[in-house]
Amino acid sequence: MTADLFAVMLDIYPSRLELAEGAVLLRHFAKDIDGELLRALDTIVAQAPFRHLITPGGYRMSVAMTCCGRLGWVSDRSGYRYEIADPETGLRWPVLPEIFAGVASKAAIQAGYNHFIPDSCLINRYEPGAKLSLHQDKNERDIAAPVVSVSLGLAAVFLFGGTERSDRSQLYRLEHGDVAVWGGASRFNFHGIAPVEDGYHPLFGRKRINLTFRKAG
Ligand code: MD6
Ligand code: FE
Repeated sequence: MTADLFAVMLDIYPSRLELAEGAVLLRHFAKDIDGELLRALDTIVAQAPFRHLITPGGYRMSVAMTCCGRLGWVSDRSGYRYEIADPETGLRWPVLPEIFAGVASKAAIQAGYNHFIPDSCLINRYEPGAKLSLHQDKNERDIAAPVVSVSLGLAAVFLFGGTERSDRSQLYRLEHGDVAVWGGASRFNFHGIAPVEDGYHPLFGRKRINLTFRKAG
């Protein structure tokens, strides 16, 4: 961790890091547009508030979620799936803002995936202590498309494993503005977020926000 800390202080992280075959981390890729992303997020949350979903096993997730786009990801006692309408309000999910779609498509191109047009964005909100257990993203219909993930606010430790749950995970620190893109051979790799440490971010406060863009339908 000491070397990691020095790398942060000296700002000598490579700006493009290959995590695995098909998986790329673009450091600080979305930092310049953070204010616009936050404004768009506030509009979405006013229509579709954050909520703590229940897992099929009956647990309340520590991460609060909402969605935008044509399809939104939901979980309840009957399972995980994509839905056209927000079960909380009965309304269609908010429109996926252009600033969101633009950064996702541009990041995908940087990572070697051309023509990525997301139809769904899952928005995760982590307060200190919140975590996301090791999982695979496999509810999407178009598995040729990558998933693009934008991290904002507090930093977090990202666990990136292999295609088996028992595969050893590599740890990466995701900071404000970092964008991860993965698909191809890594599309179904297990991954998760370690409990977020307390802190304060000038724009996002005591929160980490993660936007994950998919082609779900
Ligand atoms: C997060 N991200 O960073 C959780 N899934 O808060 C994910 O679960 C994720 O970052 C698929 C692809 C990229 C991701
Ligand atoms: Fe995921």
